[in-house]
Amino acid sequence: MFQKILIANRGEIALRVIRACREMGIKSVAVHSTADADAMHVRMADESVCIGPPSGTHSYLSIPNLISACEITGAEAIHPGYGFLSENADFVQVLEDHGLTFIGPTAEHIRTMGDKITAKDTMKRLGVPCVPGSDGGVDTIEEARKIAADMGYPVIIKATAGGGGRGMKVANSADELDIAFSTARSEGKSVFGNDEVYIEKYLTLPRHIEIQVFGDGKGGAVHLGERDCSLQRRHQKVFEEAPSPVIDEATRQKIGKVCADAIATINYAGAGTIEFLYENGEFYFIEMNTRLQVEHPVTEAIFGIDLVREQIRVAEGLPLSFTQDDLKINGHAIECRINAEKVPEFRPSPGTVHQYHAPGGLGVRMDSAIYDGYVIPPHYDSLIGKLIVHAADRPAALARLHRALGELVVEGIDTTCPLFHALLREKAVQTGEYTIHWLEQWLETDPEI
Ligand code: MV4
Repeated sequence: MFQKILIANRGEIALRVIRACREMGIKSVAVHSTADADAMHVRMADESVCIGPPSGTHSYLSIPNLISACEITGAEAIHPGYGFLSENADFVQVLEDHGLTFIGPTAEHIRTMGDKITAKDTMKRLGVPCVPGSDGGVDTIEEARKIAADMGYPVIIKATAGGGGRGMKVANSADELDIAFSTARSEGKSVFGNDEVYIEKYLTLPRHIEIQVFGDGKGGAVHLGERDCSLQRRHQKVFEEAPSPVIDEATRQKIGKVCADAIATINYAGAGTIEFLYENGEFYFIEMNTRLQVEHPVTEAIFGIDLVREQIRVAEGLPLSFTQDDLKINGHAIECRINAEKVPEFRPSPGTVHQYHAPGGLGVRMDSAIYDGYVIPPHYDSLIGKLIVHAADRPAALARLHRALGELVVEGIDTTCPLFHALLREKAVQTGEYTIHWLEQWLETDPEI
C-alpha cells in the first residue's frame, strides 16, 4: 500500500486525485509553480512543494524537480493527471530508475501508443477494426499516389507523431495529394521532430466515440463502455456524454470486448481510452490514449466507480475491484467543459474570480479548483471546471444540465457557460444527431450565444 502519492499536476484534476488518495488513507503531495502558490490543490493536499517558475516547462514538466520533490517528501508514487507528463515514456523510465512508481501504464505501452503507426499496427494485430489505409508508413509520394488511387479519394495523410489535429492533411482528389503529403510530412518534422506519415481513407461525417478500458497489468482487463465526444471545436472537446446516443447495448458489448481483449493480450496496466471514428454503424480505430482523460467522470457516473482509485490499486499491484459482469450502465451522464474564455471567439479570459457559486443537488458534480478571489493565471490551459450531470436517461440529463447551469455563478471573468445555454436550445443537441463537424459548422452560422 502506498503511504504517500505526489500529484504532478494542477487545477481540478489535482483535486480529483487528492480526493481519491484521502478516501484511501494515502497522504498527498501537491507540487506547484510560483504562479500557483495560492492554488486550491496546494491548500487541499497534505503537503506541497514549489517546483519552479510559472512556465509549465520549468515546473510541472520538470522531471528533475519532480523527482527532488518526491525525495524531499518521501512520496513513493506519482499520479500525472492528464496533459503535462501523463504520456511521456521517458518520464516513466526515469521514475523507474529512481525506484518511484508511475501511476499509469509502462513506458513501453506509452511509447507504442504515442507513435500512431505503431499503435495502429498493434491494434490491427490485436483484432481491433481500423480505418482502411496504408500498411504502416508511406515514404514516397509515388507510393502515396498508388495507395490513394487504389483506395479512392478523399484520403487523409497523418504524421505518425501527430496529435491535437497537427500534422494531418486531407486530399479530396489526386491533384491535392502532393501538397497534403508534403505538408503533413513537414509539419510532423517541425512540430514533432518526426516526418514519418501514413495514409487513411478520409471519413467525411463520423462521430468520435471512445471506449474506456482498464487493465490490471497481468492479463486481466475490462471495458467501461463508450463516451461520445463528437461535440468539439479545433480538436478541443466541449461537451461529452455517456452512453453515446447512437450505440445500443449489443454493439457496446461487442466493441467493448474487442477492446478489453486487446489490452488484456498486451498486459496493459491502468486506465486507457481507445478512440474510434464511428460512421454508418462501423467503428474505425484512430488512436489510443494511455492516460486518465478529462471526461472520465461521465463514465464514473454511469458505472458508479472511482477510476482514480482503480488506477492507484493497479499501480500497487492489486486487482481491479470489479469484474466485467459487475459493470452495468445506470442512466446517462453529460459533461460540459467550462473554460475561462470569451465566446463565441473563444478568447482566453484569465483574471480574478470575484464570485463563485457551484451548482449542486441530485446528480450534479462540479469538479473545479476555483474559489472566490482566485486569480486565474495566464500560463496554463483555460479549463476552470467541469460540470457533470447524471440522470435516469438522456432527456433527464439534459434537463438537469439546464438546471445546474442556471445555478452556476462565475463572476469577474468570461466563461464558456453561455455556449452551453445556447447548445441546449439546439435540436441536434437535444436529439443527439451530431457529427464531429456539427459544432464548428453551427458556430459559423453566427448563432446567438
Ligand atoms: C480522421 C478523420 C477522418 N478520417 N481520420 C482528428 C484528430 C485525430 N485524433 C484524428 N482526427 C481525425 N482523423 C480519418 N481517417 C477526422 C478526424 C477529425 C476529428 C476526429 C475526432 C474528433 C474531431 C475531429 C475533428 C476533425 C477531424
